[in-house]
Amino acid sequence: MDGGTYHVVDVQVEVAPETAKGKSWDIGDGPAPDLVITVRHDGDQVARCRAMPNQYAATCPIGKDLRLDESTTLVIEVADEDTLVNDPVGAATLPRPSAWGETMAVACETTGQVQRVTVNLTERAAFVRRYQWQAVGLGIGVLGALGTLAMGRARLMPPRLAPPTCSHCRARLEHRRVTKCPNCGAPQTPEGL
Ligand SMILES: [Ca+2]
Ligand SMILES: [Ca+2]
Repeated sequence: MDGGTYHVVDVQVEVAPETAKGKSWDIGDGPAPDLVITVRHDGDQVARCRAMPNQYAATCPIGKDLRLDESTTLVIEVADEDTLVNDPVGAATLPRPSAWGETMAVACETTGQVQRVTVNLTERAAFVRRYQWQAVGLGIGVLGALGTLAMGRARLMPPRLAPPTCSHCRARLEHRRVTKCPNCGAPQTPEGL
């Protein structure tokens, strides 16, 4: 893949069942870790997720457009949240785009007790295209609704009356209350009388 702006959907994390010392993450009822995931783009925090307690795997939603190229770094830090000081679990780094292959679910290089991290991406262009079409569809829907309203309105308006004409010579009359045609002199029956 080429470097560029990508829509980062989420990050999936899996950690080892035990600490590096071969012990459970916590003592007592919940030996599994209570994962906290921090995602940093060039050092800036872009997401921080607290997973369900006592899980070895978690998904952290990101939903952001990020520049990912040969000179940027996306690092995922994983810790087990404890009462006083968190246990660091390890970290993962998104490889450079040239190493991604064709997949949009990119496996990261991991350290410590972090076993697997996948960053799910969509190409921003594809993402924008998809939502553009939804926006166009919405636009068409709105226009359609406005059109229906306009037609309904037209139906409610009273029909336009034809201009009055002489009953004998068909000459146009000034108004509907004329009693005598100014053209042929034929008597008219004024309307409304
Ligand atoms: Ca712990
Ligand atoms: Ca725990």
